[in-house]
Amino acid sequence: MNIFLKISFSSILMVPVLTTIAQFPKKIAINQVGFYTNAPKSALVLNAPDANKFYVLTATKKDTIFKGSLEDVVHSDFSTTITRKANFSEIKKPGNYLLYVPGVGLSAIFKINKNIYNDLGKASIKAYYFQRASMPLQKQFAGTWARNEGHPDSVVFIHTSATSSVRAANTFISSPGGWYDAGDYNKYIVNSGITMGTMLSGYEDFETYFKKINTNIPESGNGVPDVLNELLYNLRWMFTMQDTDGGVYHKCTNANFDAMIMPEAAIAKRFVVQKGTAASLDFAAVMAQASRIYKQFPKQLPGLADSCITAAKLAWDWAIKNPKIVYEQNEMNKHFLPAIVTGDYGDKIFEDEFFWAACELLATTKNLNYLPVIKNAPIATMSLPSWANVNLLGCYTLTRFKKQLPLAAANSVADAEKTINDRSDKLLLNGGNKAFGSIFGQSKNDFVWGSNSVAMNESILLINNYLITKNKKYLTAALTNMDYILGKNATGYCFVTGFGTKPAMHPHHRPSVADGITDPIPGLLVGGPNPGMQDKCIYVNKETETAYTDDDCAYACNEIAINWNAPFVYVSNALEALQLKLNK
Ligand code: 9MR
Ligand code: 9MR
Repeated sequence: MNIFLKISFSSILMVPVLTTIAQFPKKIAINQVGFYTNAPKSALVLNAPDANKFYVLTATKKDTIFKGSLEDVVHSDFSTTITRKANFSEIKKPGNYLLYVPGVGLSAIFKINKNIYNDLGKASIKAYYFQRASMPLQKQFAGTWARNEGHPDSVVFIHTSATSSVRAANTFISSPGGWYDAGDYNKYIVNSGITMGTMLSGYEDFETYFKKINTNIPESGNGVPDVLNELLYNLRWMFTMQDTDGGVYHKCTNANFDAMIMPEAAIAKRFVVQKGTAASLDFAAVMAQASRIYKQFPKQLPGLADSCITAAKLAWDWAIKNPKIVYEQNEMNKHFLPAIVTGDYGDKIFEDEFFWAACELLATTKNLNYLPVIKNAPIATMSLPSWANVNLLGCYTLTRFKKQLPLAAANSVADAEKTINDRSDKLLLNGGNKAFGSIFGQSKNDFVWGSNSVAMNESILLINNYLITKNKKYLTAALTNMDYILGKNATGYCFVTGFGTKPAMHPHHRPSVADGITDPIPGLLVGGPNPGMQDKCIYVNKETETAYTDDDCAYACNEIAINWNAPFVYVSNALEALQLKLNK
């Protein structure tokens, strides 16, 4: 009754308020997975300006253990949502709880405990097993989601754009293995680049932690940490994408996207297409980094580290000779057949790929030949990573190895460290997004295709800065974006499949759509709010931060992708590794 009085009263004075209340229901937005015992803890009451008090109850609803007042109303900058914060950081006792807000209702049940992201971190890695091409997923590893092999990729044709004197058009190579890129079944080198680099860096930053993680995959127990086993599955595929001259094909792909069918049913002809500078340099960076990491396992993986560095150098040399080969799909389709219309990943700027590859090659080989590219790079203006911008990956590596790098690199290392410091401080400068309390969402530009990966890449930056400065405020800031993706956002969804009380259930992910199983494959981070809505699906909410629909049609906000899961792997596991610091 009260609500209706309020609506009719407001509608006389101020029509927009009516729209707000009608469109956005009152609800409690909260991290649906949980909180570390000593970390900050809060929820948001959305669109309920008149609510006042909140109560934290045990999950059984038997006991009220905390009572507080909501903080002042904040109007969001990026939608008509209004929020009031319920701060319950004082609760430190492990347990299962929920929030009650009179006039609004109950929140999702959440946990307070140590190891709160343990299952999440493991699932984020396991998600890659479910993306594997060219092998069946067996029940003992895949459970409900066991499936047959898809895409053997033992016969992959050389596209007319990719011929050489050694490999003629319509001859074929074998390019098995690797992970499907996303909701589609193609395999793209550029996107594998940032994905592999991000996770290999996670391993280098938190080696002791990752060595203990078992994800129950076929290789588990072989003496190599599971995250490296998983990465090796894609690395072995990457090797096959290098031509005899060192250049690397842009992708292994169908000509057209498949229908929403299971992998085994997707049997369209496969091609490797045009070699390019971005693909070759991303490949070089990954192979160089992989070389120094897999070198630690000579018994289990004899010769692998050498093969990696050899491949890396060949790809680098090719790029030096071919420094401006852009992958422009539309242009290519004017000259070569069949037309290829799958994902583009067409980057035109290569300074960042040169920089990143040079950093990885320098860190692995200590060879000063790679230094000039690093010294000439505009380190001070480098910005947050995305598939098209891999600059900071180089900075992270320079700072990670600052003690081991040749002295001649010292200035560049100092510059890289300063950039990481400055970029992090800039994120903290205005206190983040006022209405949602997250570092993510301070700028409208954050809400791009794959916006959730922007949030996770910000957290990686902040964690790197924590590793440099040991100042805990950066870790706490990194946590705010986990709260965001796990439910404390304007949509109220937990953006990770299989986690939380209101997770994404209908990702644009062919196996999840086609397998006839209600639950999507778990551990996948969906793209997130994207007002671009390029998929033209039906969006009930279209504002910047609410432009999300849990519909498998909606690939612009609800697809999953290896380059979005990778920073999520990094962050969820890094926080687990560092939780003792948070709890101090
Ligand atoms: O499924 C495709 C997805 O992986 C891509 O991100 C997206 C944009 O390139 O395209 C999807 O495929 C759609 C195609 O572009 C248009 N026809 C419908 C396809 C999805 O059902
Ligand atoms: O992540 C990519 C995004 O930045 C682009 O705007 C978008 C359209 O080109 O493509 C996204 O990448 C898709 C790729 O092209 C095909 N596989 C699915 C990827 C995620 O949607």
